[in-house]
Amino acid sequence: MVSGVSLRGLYALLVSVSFFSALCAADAVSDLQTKGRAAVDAQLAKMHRGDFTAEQKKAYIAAVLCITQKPSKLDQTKYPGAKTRYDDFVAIHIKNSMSIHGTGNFLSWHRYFTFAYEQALRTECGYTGTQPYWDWGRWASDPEKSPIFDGSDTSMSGNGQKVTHQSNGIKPAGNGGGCIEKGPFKNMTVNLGPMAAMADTTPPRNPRSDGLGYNPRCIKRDLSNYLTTKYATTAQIATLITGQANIGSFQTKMQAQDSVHVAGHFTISGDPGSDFYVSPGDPAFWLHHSMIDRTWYIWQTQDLANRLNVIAGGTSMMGGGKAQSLDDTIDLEVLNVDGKKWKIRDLVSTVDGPLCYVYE
Ligand SMILES: [Cu+2]
Repeated sequence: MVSGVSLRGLYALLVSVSFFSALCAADAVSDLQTKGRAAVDAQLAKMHRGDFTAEQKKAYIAAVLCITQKPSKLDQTKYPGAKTRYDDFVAIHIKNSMSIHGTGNFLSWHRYFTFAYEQALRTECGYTGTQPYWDWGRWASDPEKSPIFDGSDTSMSGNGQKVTHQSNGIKPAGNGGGCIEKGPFKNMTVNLGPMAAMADTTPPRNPRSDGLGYNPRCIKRDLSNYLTTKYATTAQIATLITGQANIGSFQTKMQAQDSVHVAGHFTISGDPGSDFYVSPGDPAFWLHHSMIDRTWYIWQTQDLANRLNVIAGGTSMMGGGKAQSLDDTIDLEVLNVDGKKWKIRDLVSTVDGPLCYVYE
């Protein structure tokens, strides 16, 4: 009874305090705060990863082409096949492949990796936009007709040339299989790998067993809607997000054969798209992994308080090894943003630590 009275008293006090602050809110300083807020919002809006106009697409494509023309920053004795700055990203992915897939750092590693790429486009190629994503569900019925893969000069180039080829075992052979012939990336070369070429591609062998030797060749793709209609519709993405209550089941389900991660990679297919190690060598990789990141971000925001500082899984794709920890470090070496490596706990939020972006 007594505590009830005092609680009510406290409540009354709080009401009067907030009334007082409301009265004070209309002072000159607060007015300036309100006036300045629009500029902050506008700046924040620049970091939204969302729909692009034709001009924005062209700016993004120009930045990607630019980074394929900049020299590598890797030690050329260890990475002789890494000729360009773009290749640096492919090489670091190849090197880490066995400890960043099917592991507890899968999501955070690829989040930082994609952010580092976006930052390289900005700081090294003057890009002022953001990293676009490929919304698998929106174009599930016909990825080849999507603005991402339609082969136009605002696309990421289209399907490969139609050639007779085998199934890769994940999906039936699609409408392509050969080198991409249209769009902005028709002359881009893959310099590294292969490491795990599938049956539908026949790239020449790399001169080195670690795939890091110089092996220039065209980008091949074999687009089809087989996997997107089966495993990556909007309804299925929503079910992935709402159907998994903890990070362990969410990351496991997402990487399963019948879900979005595999579906995206093997919708692109070809060389290096279907090569588990070398897949970032296809510039569409970044749009796919930005969507992986968006899916994780949306999952997190459904219960932010309980879904940020959580971790599950191991540290090696082959199983065994120690459990992953939020204190484990992610070090992208020559790709690190501002030259810094980060703990996983610094990379779980898109608006904390080195990261600063939201999806729309
Ligand atoms: Cu990967």
